[in-house]
Order: sequence, then structure tokens, then C-alpha cells
Amino acid sequence: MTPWRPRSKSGRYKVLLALVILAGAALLAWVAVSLTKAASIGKDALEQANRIIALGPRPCGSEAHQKAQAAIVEKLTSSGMAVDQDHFTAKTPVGSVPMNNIIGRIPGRGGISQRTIILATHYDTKLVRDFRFVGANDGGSGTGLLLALAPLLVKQNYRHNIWLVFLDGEEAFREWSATDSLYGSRHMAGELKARGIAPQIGAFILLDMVGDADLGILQDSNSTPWLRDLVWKAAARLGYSKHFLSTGTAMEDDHMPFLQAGIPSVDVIDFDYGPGNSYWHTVHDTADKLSAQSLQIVGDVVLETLSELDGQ
Ligand code: 1BN
Ligand code: ZN
Repeated sequence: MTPWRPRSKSGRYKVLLALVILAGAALLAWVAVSLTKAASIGKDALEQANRIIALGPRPCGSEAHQKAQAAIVEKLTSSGMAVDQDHFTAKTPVGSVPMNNIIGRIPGRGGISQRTIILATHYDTKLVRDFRFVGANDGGSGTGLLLALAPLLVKQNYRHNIWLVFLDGEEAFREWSATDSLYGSRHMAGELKARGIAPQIGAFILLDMVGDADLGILQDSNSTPWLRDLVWKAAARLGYSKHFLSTGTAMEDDHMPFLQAGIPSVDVIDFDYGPGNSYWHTVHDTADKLSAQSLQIVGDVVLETLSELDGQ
């Protein structure tokens, strides 16, 4: 057996070099994993959206609509959230329709007196009889993004309570009107008001049509100005002003009943979908129009906005 001898000078350099290379590789691997983690919100959101879209048209009361509910509840529960389902029957121009608002709750470390921030979307698709309407962007994208955010938000340890709200019955059954639209949001805002909980809601952030590969979010003039500015400033800090535009219009969306209940609310919606909004409510609203990058951008802005709100 060769007796052990102290290493030569060149041997010691080789060991040192090997250690430096190993440390460098470990650092690179750590950076790569961190980047992949942050970059995977968009990819995961697209996957989650695709699972919902693959169910097909999801008008209220359909089998695909029930399957979408089950998928949402399963993902929220497996992410570690307490989940409430609020089943109700809505009177619509096509008769009584069963609906269900789904709420995933993350308790904040601030205790029960702490305010709550709501992130919301709708998951139903418009009832269309003439063609196959799967609502990839309209219903699918917001649902996919909230589902992808669920496991991340559970780990954040925010001071505020966070609720992820999947609203039903956003779409009109015939012509959009005050009584034929926003069934789920009108129901939930009514419940919050009736139970005296509305003042505990610090902010309501609605995500609708946020997956368009050509992402351009207009400023909604109905939204609460300070909350809309907070979201747009978060987007600017992240270098996303190209996608969070400085021009605006008035949106009548699921945030309206919450605004009317006195809750600060903002609608994050890309209502310019396809040339001249020509994909909206058409056969063209399909999964191939979505991009992981757009969902990533909106996801990043939501997380930045939540951090900002949580410090207030
Ligand atoms: C959004 C998606 N809406 C229906 N499907 C409601 C809406 C219409 C929101 C016009 C803003 C503008
Ligand atoms: Zn729609």
C-alpha cells in the first residue's frame, strides 16, 4: 500500500481549483432554480388555464362547468387553502340557473381583525349556441393565473388575509344588462354587505382576459383611482409600462358590485383582444391566443401589488 504523503504544491492548487469550480457550479444552479421558479408562474398559469379550457364550453349548469368547479376546488385545497363554495340559484332570462362562487382563503398573520385582499376572476363561459365558445382568455386565463398563484400565496405569510375568488355567472345569458350579467359578483357583494363584512375588504383586484399574447391593459375609469394607480405603479417598477397602458375607458365588469358595496376595486382587463377586439366572444377565443409570458407579466404585477398593499 502506498503510504499517505502531504500533497505537493500543484496538488493543493488542483484541489482549490476543484473547490472553486464546485462552488461556482452550485451558485449557477441556485440562480437557475430561482429564475425558473419566478419564471414558472406564467408557464404554470398557462397549464392550469389549458386544463380548464380543455373541458370545453363552461356555461353555468353544464357538465364542463361542474368539472371546472371540481378542478378549482381540488387545486385550492391541495395548495393548502380552506375553500368555501357558495351555491345559489340565479333568475336569468333563460330560467333559474344553478351557480357557485368558490372562495379560497389564506389567513394573514395579522389576526382576524386584519383586512382582507380579494383577487378575483370569473370561470364561467358565455352561453353560445351557434358556435363552440371555450373562453380561453375570457374566463380561462384569469382562472389559470389565480390557480397558479394559489400555492405561491399560501407560502407568502402576508399580514393581510388573502381570498382567491372564482366568480360564477359573469356573462349575460341574452343581452348584457343590469339584471342579465354579473350574477356571481352581485350575489357575493350582496352577501358581504348583508353580513357587514364589506368594510373589512381592503381591496378587490379583478383579473379578466389577462392571457392575450398581445397584452395591453387599458386603464378602467370605473376603478378606484388610488388602487388603479398602485397597480400601474407596480407595473412600471417592474418595467411593464408597455403592457399597462396610459389610455383608458370605462369597464362594466365583476368589480362593479364590489365598488357599489364601498370596496376599493380595480379591473385588470385586456379588452383589446385580436384586431379591433375581434376575438372577444367569438370562436377565435382559443388556447393558441394565450401566452405564458403575458400571464407571467400580470402574475408579477399582482405579486408586486400585494407586497405594496401588505405594507400599508
Ligand atoms: C368581460 C368579459 N365582460 C364580458 N366578458 C364584461 C365586459 C364587457 C367588461 C365590456 C369590460 C368591457
Ligand atoms: Zn365574456
